[in-house]
Amino acid sequence: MHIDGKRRGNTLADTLHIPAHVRLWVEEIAALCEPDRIYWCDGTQTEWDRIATEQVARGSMVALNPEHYPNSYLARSAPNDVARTEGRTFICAASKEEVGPTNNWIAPQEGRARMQAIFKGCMRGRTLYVVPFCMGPIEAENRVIGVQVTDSAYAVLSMRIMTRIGRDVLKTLGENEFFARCIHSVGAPRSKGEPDTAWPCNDEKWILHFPESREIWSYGSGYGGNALLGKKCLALRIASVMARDQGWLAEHMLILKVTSPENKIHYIAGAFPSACGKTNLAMLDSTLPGWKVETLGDDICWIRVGADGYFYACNPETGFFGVAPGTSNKTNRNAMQTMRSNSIFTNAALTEDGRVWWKGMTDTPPQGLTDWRGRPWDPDSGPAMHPNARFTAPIEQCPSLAEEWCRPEGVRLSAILVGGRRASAVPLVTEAFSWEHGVYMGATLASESTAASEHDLGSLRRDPFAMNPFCGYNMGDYFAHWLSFAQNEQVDKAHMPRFFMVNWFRTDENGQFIWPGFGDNIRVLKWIVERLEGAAEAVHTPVGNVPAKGSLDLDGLGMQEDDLVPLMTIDRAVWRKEAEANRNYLAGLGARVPEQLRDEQDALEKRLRA
Ligand code: GTP
Ligand code: SPV
Ligand code: MN
Repeated sequence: MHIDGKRRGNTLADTLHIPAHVRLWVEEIAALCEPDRIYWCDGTQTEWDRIATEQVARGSMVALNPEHYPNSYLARSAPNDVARTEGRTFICAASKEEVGPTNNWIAPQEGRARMQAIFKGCMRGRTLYVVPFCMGPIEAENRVIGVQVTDSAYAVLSMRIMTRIGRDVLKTLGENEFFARCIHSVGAPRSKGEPDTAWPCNDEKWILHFPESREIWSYGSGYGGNALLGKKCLALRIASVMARDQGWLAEHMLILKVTSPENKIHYIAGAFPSACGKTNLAMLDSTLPGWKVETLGDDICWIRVGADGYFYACNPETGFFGVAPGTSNKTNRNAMQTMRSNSIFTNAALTEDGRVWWKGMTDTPPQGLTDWRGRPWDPDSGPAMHPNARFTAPIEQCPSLAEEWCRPEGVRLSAILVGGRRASAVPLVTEAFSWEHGVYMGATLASESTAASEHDLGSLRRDPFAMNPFCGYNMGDYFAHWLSFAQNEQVDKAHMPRFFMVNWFRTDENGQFIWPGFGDNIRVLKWIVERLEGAAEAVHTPVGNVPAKGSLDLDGLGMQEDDLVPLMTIDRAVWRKEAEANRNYLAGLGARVPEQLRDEQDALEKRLRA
C-alpha cells in the first residue's frame, strides 16, 4: 500500500506508536525487498482472523473443524522445507575461531554482501509484514525486543502464538532504543498474474546471524526455527552471545515446578536435545499421589543470577512449538488439552471430519486420512504425517501451567538436568559431584537416534547442553562461561543449582525401553528433590551418585528393585570407552576448551581405573 506516494504501510500503522528509527529501518528493508505492500501488525485477534482467513482462501492453510479445534489451522509445508537446516545456518562473527568448530562461518562483510544481493527484490508480488515482538515479559528488565519483517503469513501467525507481538511492544520501545533486526523472506517473488504456491520457499536457504549487531537474515525457508526468528535465532544463537557478554545464560531448556506432598516447591530446568523429551517432561502428569508438576517452559530458558545470589530462570516464549507424533492423551494429556483451540498444526494428517491426526494419537489411523502433502493417504507411500510434524499452541492454554510462569524476575532454580537418548551406558539418573562435574556432564552430552549397541559409540551425536545447533560462539568459550559462575562473586555458592544427568531411553536386549518414562519420570524428580533436601540415599560411583537401593519410589509401578539394576549399574568397561570418546570429543573442540574440563576428564578416568 502506498501512502503519500511512498511505501509507508497500512493505515493501521498510523494508529501505532512507531519509533522513527524502526520506521526508517523498515523502509530501508522494503526498498531492498520491493514488496507490493507493507503491513504493520498490531497483534490483535481481529488481525489474526483476517490473516488466517486470507490464507485459507488462497489454499495455504486449512481451517479445522471448529467443533473440535476452534480457531485452529493446518498448514502444509513444501516437501523440501520440513525442519531447521543446520547446514545452511551461519554465524557471521569477526573470525572463524570466534564461532568455533560447531558453527558454520561466513565473514560479516561477505555475509552482508550476499544478503544484499539475495534479498534484492525477493518480496515482489508479496506483502511485507512487520512484526514487533518481545522475548520475555514486556515489563521485565531483561526482555529483548526485536522486529521481524517477513513475507510469510504463517510466520506472522506463529509468532503471535510464540511471542508477545504488536502494539504493546512498539509502545514500550523507546526512540532510538536497541531492537534486534530480524529479516525473513521465503525467497519466492511473484510477477503479475503468476500463480502462488501454498507454501512458498526457495531451494536455496540461508540463515545468517550477525552477533556483533544482533541481526538475523533468514532466506528461503518458512519452517519453524528457520522462520520464527524470535525462537532459536534470537533467543538462543544471538542471546547466547549477549549472555556471554553480560554474564547470564541463554539455554535450550525446559522449566518445571515440582511440589511435594509437604508443599515444598522446587524449580528445575532441563537441557535435552531436540526431540528428546523437553515438552513431555515440562508437562508431566504425575503418577505419584501428592507429587505435582507444573509447566513454565518447554524449550528456551534464560538464566540470570539475582541480587540475592540465586539463579533465576525465565521462559522468554509464550507458546509451544511441539513435536506432534507420539503426543497423545496417554503420553501427554496436558499438551493435547493445550492445542484444542487457537493453534496451528504443521504437516499433520487431516481426518475426514476436519481434525488433525498423527502416529501415536490413536492406536489405529482413522479411515480416509489426507496425508501431510494434501493427498489421500496411501500407507504404502509413507507415514500420513511428517515425522517432524508440529503443533503451535498458546502456553496460557496449558492446564499444567504454573501461575508464576511469566514472573518478570523468573523463578529460583534448584537443579539443572541434562539428558539425551542413550540406549546403553548412561544410568536413569546420576547426580554430579560438583558444579564443574555438572558442566562436564553437560559438555559431553550425547544422544543417539537409533538404539545403538554397547560398543557402537560411533553413532552418537554430540550435543553439549543440547546447544550444539544453537550456541552462537565458540563451544570452548561457552563451557568456560558455564564454569565461570563457580567463581562469580555475585553467586551464592551454597545455593547454586545442582546438576543431574537423566536418561529415560535405556533399552533391553529386545530394544524395548526399560523405563516406562513420561508420567513415571516423577519418580526420578522425587529422588532429585529428596537429594536436594538431603533425604534420599545415593551410591557413589565413578560417574556420579546414583539412587541407593530402595531410594527410588517404585510404589504402584509394577517394577521391582531388581528390574532397576540394568538402569543403575555402571559397567566400567563400557564407561572406559565412554570416557575415551568424551576425551576425543573435547580434544576435537580445540584449544579453547577450558583446563578445568580436562581436569574433570582426568578425574573421571582415574575413578574408572581405581
Ligand atoms: P524439541 O521440540 O524438538 O526441542 O523436542 P523436545 O525435547 O521438546 O521433545 P518432546 O518432549 O517433544 O519428545 C520427543 C519424543 O520423545 C516424542 O516422540 C516423545 O514421545 C518421546 N519421549 C518423551 N519423553 C519420553 C520418555 O520419558 N520416555 C520415552 N520412551 N519417550 C519419551
Ligand atoms: C528444536 O529443533 O529444538 C525445536 C524445533 O524446538 S525448531 O523451533 O524448529 O528449532
Ligand atoms: Mn527445541
